[in-house]
Amino acid sequence: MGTEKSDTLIHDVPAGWARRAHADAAKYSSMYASSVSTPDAFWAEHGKRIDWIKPFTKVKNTSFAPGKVSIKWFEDGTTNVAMNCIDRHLARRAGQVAIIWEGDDPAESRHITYAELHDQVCRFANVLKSHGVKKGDTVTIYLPMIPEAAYAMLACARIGAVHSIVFGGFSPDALAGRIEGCQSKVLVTADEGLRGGRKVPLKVNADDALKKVAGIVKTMIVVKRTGGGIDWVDGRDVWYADEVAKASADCAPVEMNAEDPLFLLYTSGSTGAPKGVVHSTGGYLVFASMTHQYVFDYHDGDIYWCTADVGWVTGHSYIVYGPLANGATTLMFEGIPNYPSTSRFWQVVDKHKVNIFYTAPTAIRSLMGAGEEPVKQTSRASLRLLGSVGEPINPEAWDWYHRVVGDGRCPIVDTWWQTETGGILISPLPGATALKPGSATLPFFGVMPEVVDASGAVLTGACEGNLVIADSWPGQMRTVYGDHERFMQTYFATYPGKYFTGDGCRRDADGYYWITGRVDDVINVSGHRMGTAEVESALVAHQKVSEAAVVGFPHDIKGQGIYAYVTLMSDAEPSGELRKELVAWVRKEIGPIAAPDVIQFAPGLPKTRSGKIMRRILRKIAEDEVGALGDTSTLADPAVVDDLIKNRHSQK
Ligand code: 6R9
Repeated sequence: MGTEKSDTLIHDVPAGWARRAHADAAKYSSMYASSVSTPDAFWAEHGKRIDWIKPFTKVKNTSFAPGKVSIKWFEDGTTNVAMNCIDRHLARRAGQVAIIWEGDDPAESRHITYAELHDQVCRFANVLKSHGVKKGDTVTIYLPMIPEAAYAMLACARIGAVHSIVFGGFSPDALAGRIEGCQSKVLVTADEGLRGGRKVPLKVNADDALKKVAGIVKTMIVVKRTGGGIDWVDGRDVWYADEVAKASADCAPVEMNAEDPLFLLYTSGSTGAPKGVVHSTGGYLVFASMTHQYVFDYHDGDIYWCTADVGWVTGHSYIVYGPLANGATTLMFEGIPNYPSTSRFWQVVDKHKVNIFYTAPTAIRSLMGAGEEPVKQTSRASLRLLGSVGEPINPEAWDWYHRVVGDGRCPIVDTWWQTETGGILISPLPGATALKPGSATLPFFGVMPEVVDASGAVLTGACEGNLVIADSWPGQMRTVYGDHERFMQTYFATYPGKYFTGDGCRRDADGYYWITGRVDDVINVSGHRMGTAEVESALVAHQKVSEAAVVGFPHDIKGQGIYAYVTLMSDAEPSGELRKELVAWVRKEIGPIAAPDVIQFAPGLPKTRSGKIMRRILRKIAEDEVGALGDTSTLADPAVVDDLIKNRHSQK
């Protein structure tokens, strides 16, 4: 992206927008200034946007100090998230639609009012209680995009149980690891999921997972989605519908401390097994709901659609918790963008008169490939705002999204955030922020981004370096489940006293932030975040593999693809068959999203004399940038690199 060109491509705030928006430029500036100069006063005021059972008297009590990281917001307040997302709306909105569910099959959709949501959530909360779930217990949820996923989340929140959602695309092994990690007694799943007309064998996977971690899960609650044939373990498995039918619709929300955990969500890092990111009750909900209101300029009556899966943090904060805390109508979509045709997203927009649409660049890029016609067949007149999340959006995709999908009328909010941040940290506010395609623009209230160099020195003005956040915000993760030391090591040790995001970034002369992508060994494939180490350990678990190194490479649609260098055991022969076998193996070990795009058999990997794999070189080869390998003087055996270059799988 040409720096100068992009920097000057400004889309001014549309005139009609500023009038009605929650913030204009002046209001953003003054609110932002007070949010960072007097955070206690600012958040004392905005903390009141949710209902408290016992109001807080303390606001911010946080420290990023090395070895003593501690994050508490509203710490003496008590509340309940389900009460905030449902009960408090009932007086005004009992008959308003809370969730529009659009099935994989365009003939299937449902409208769930706040009154129905209340009924369903209370019943399922009682079901969980009847199976022994108590405040503080974890419940693992492995569901497709069906309303029961939201019911289960909110039912946990209602009784103070901590949910851990595992994305339905993950394998039995991945599910087993996450169940073991948090010791859930109850697993909520479905017979099968349905995506793009294809069935996803969730119950089969869940059965497999439980064989690997025997004895932990006592009850498997199964939603009947497709009615497909499944095995049944008497005494362990129960049907969701049977249980709910027996349960009372009366269930008082449990009083929770602001700092009690609401959920954990496993996410990939640069090393080791995925971490359980722990989010809080009070601060998280304040932040999720406030960002949802301001970033999407949400107004009463808007129909809002986020296309994420509830298995990812975007689904947690911006399908369920943020929108429902704001009394919104949130659309939940079971299917995929190109089924039955590449017009599907826009048909759904027209069918439900969606005003605010939030998706990922990878979806935009893949739809771009099908041309303008499938978009232009639809009206999209209801759309007012478009959002993007998950990875950098290249200016070309931005332009297509703006010009073709939004007919040039709808501002785009490019929202930068992470599983760890709980909610959006850097984003335009529509009506307040002039847009630059490809830039996430400016920090949200209370967020203090800094750009640092490798030594940690804070850079000023226009600059490029690593992105850190200098102080806490209410939605920040509180710890790694069961491992506070790892939390401190992962996020606060690289630049002591600051939260390290793992992202590189540039700041331009207007103070706009441009996220350049991960600077660690995390890759982002179609917006799904993955540690290269996880894919490597799956590969080396195969009996014919002796060593593996995995890097990302630029991919037109997915953003990044997965390139694996594999060294075989001495008695194994490279072959096309084995390559296929290894791809299938990784799919099975982790899930389809982790399947390598390229496997290159490598007799050796480039290492330093101390035995460290030089990933920088592997990345260059995968990118086909073999003329620019940089310093190779520390290589133990330079001949290895020549072989890798000669046998590379060029992506160009
Ligand atoms: C919400 C979510 C986090 C990583 C993050 C960054 C990338 C997310 C982005 C973006 C550029 C954006 N990322 N949004 N990069 N512009 N608007 O995606 O969470 O799955 O934890 O991924 O995604 O690299 O560090 P998560």
